[in-house]
Amino acid sequence: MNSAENLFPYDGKLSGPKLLRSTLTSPFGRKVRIAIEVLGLSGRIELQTADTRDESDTLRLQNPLGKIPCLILEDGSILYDSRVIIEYLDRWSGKNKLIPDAIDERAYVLTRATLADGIADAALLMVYEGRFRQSNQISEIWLNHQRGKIDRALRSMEQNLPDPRKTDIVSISLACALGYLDWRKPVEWRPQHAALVSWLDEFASAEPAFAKTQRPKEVTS
Ligand SMILES: N[C@@H](CCC(=O)N[C@@H](CS)C(=O)NCC(=O)O)C(=O)O
Repeated sequence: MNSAENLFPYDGKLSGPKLLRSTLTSPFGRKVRIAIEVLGLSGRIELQTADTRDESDTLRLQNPLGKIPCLILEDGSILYDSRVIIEYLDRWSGKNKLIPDAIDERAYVLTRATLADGIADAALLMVYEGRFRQSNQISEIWLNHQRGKIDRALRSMEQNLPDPRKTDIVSISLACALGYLDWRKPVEWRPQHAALVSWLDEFASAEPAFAKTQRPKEVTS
């Protein structure tokens, strides 16, 4: 298979979900794994781990961006990114409970979910700074730039917290971003954000899929 081959021959129809390419550590993959649990699809979608750094992994053919998560459908077509996958699964399952339909509510909810995703994006860039650069190349300016995004986004979330008892695209995205901060610790967020700490505890008590999708201790990358 060469990389120019069209792996997404779209003919106006998509079939059901089959395979999720992700890792057990990706915060964006975790969003989708929570959605799969919540939508009752865990028996039908297999997880196939992907290595984003491995040039020979078929991931780069499935998603030219080489990013996870990536959802393979029964007909071989492929969806990304996490938001697109969650929206598709929400509709496909007939549950329609993770993203609202009404135009205003939908725009608001997706904007808040984008803000939560931005926390994970910035945290990931900080982790990559250490992973892809030699130690003498690491830029404190760049790390501070990302810290600023995380800090402002956490404060904005805290001023307008989603309902921790409602699992939707916002609470899933926020919980996964905070879970990632707890693991990788690009910033120490807990001391400054007591309300978010309580929010995460409440969400974790209300939504069992959060604990179920926790990275197993032995998995470190
Ligand atoms: N906007 C994407 C972000 C996905 C993303 O950044 N995934 C990371 C892993 S957590 C990745 O694949 N990184 C590999 C790379 O950027 O090369 C989504 O929501 O799915």
